[in-house]
Amino acid sequence: MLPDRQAFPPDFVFGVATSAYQIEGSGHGGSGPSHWDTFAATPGTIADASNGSLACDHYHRWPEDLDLIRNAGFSAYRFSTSWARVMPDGVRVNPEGLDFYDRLVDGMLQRGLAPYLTCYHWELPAALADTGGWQNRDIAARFADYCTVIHRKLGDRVASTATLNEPWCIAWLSHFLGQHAPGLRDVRAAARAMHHVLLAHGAATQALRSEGARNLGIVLNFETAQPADDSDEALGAARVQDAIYNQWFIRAIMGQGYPPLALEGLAAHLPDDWQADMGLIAQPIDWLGVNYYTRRLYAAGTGLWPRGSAVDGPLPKTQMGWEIRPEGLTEFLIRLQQDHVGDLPISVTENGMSEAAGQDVAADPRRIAFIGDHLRAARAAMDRGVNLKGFFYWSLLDNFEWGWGFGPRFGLVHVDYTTMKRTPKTSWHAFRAMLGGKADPA
Ligand code: PNW
Repeated sequence: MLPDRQAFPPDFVFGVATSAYQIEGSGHGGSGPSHWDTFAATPGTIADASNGSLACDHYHRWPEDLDLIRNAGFSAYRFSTSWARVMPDGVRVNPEGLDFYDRLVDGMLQRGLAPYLTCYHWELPAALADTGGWQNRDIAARFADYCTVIHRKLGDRVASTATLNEPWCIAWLSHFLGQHAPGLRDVRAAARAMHHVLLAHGAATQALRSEGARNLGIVLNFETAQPADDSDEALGAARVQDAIYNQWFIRAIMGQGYPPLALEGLAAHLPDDWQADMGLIAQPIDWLGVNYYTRRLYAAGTGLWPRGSAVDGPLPKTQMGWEIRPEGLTEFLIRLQQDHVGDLPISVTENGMSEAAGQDVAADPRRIAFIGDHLRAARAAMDRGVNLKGFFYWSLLDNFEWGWGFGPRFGLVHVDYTTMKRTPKTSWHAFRAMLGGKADPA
């Protein structure tokens, strides 16, 4: 069951989130190749050998998709612009790509949806990947230029702007764990990316401020890291993972410096003079986006730093094997407020669960329970004084789930990838009942 709408303040924002590469179809509209196109074309990278060239064909079907958001009763839509679509070679502007987002934002406003823009949800232009991507310090200036281009086109109409989605995924998952583009397993590459992604955020935030942009923020992902047993080694492993995952980015952004436990392994690989960048990184922000899905358990490991290995946990899991632990959301929101951001407005910018395709594509009672439990967990944090302003479900549609391909289905709306037909699931209807959406599905 979802809670009553009245359990949240009248101005609390309920929305859904998507990202460009996962739904649009990168093969359309003069987009250049991104490093996700080249990564997905490499054998062995994507579970079902798929890619995002067509995805949900949102590039052509966006009016229907915006109708689905409005008709459920949501008041906001978190979307992202693709750098490779807007700047196919990372530098030259593709007017056709900018015009697509211009129409999309107007379409949101026509339907009473507040546009929540994310400038980067992972489509690094392949030309910039070829010159070192996030390992190259130049990326910060290139990214600030790109954000300025987006702002000059859309900034008069968006309600809020996030520079980056999930720096941990951009840097660590992609350069150390090797699971996302560019698929590296290299601590030096990872350390540089961990720093440059923050430098890019700082440079872009400064550039956008000078353009008069308001409501600037960033979206970070948090994942509870706990020891798998009561050994000192497991506890130590969990602490290091917590420092890398849950402290590195927020501490730097809030001017608290990098966490010592992560510096133990990364300091030797950071760019020279990294300390001189910490001021630019710590630009004031207006809000923080929090993505929360799960917890991971760590056991003692034997390899190089950061040793510890992730092991299977005992809690009920989603289709992707992610443990379901709603109280982790309450814990993170309180911890962020107490340790890092104080009264800075926070939004939950992603929370959701994957399921496999079922016989009845529209019946998803487990998802309704998952959402209800996490909304109550968010409400509990507000009762403890957290300045929480909104909640965005991930995701509107079943879509391209990165390295997992099209197997996991996160949507409130089912997508048939042969016909592209959209079918609202019972979770979509549950939101409609909660939020007082009036119209039929589309
Ligand atoms: C987030 N991990 O990604 C992204 O913002 C979405 O694009 C994505 O679809 C969603 O969560 C569901 O996965 C993550 O391995 C991907 O820890 C992987 C991880 C975390 C977040």
